[in-house]
Amino acid sequence: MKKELEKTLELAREEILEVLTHHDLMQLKSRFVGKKSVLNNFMKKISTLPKEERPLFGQIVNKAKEELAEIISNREKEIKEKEYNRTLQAESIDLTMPGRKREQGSLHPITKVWREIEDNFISMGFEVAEGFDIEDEFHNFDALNTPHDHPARDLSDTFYIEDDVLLRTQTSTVQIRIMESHKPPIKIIAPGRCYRNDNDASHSPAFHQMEALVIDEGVTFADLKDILNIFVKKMFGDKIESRIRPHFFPFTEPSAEIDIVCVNCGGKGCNVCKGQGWLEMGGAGMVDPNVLDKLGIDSEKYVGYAFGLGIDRVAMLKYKIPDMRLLFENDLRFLKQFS
Ligand code: 2NM
Repeated sequence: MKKELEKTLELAREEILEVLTHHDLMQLKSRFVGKKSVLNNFMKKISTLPKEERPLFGQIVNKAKEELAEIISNREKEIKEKEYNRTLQAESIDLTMPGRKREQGSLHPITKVWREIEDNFISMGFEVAEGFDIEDEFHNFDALNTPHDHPARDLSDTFYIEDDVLLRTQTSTVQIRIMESHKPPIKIIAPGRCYRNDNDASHSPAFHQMEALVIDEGVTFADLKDILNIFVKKMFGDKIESRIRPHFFPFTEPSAEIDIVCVNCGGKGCNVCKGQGWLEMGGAGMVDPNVLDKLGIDSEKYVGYAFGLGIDRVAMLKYKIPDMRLLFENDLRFLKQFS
């Protein structure tokens, strides 16, 4: 039996040295020194020995147990240290490694122009108003005097979400809401995103517009022309004049289209202005008294003018961008030119 014990000890020592993980070591531990272990079986077999040999054998088994317990505990320390070092290595950070370069972002040309337009009008005493991208037919069409059979209401021009819920086609919806809730004098601009079912080199289905509205006693068409001219010079430089041409809008009377001297050729005629010397910039007019009355503003007492221009179009003119789609593709090679 002593020999058997020696053999078992030998086997245990070998296996303990070979074991690599903490988990396997714990299994070995219960196999050799735990309650139901091989060494305990030796203890149980003591009764089969002659009486005088029992104490000595008991001591030997106990010593063997102690020895195994000790080498297991040493091996456990070793394995734990190895596992700890492995984790340290795997999670180590090389502080001498150069950092990843972060590119500096820049404002989108539309944002730049948007802010510049805003600043120019704020400097002339306008306040900035905001509304909702999702609107109803009343604020987008009815209140603006747009007849029920007007082509602009057509599904092919306006994005309808459901009956009477649509994406605004212009920011006049904001002026309507301001007129509903404020008494004159009113002097606001409403910049914002608008939506129309249009998509080509000069039209994007989501575009940016800025509309202005001034309502007070004694406002005239001359005031409108004046403000437009001042704005255009602030935006494009002193040499750029504006002019207006008769036009029609359902919500203004009289109505006009605004042109500016071609910013590319200065009026001589080039490919940008198609030889005309002038570029179209937006529309304007005196707010139709019908619109004012519908919103509870006394059209006998108050007069108003309004105009609208495309922010994207101003950005294209200012930065000589030939195709509107470039503004919305977010190609970094394009955007980096504005940083
Ligand atoms: C334009 C052209 C002409 C306009 C009219 C109004 C309102 F709400 F007062 F009736 N807001 N904006 C207007 C007038 C807009 O954009 C081309």
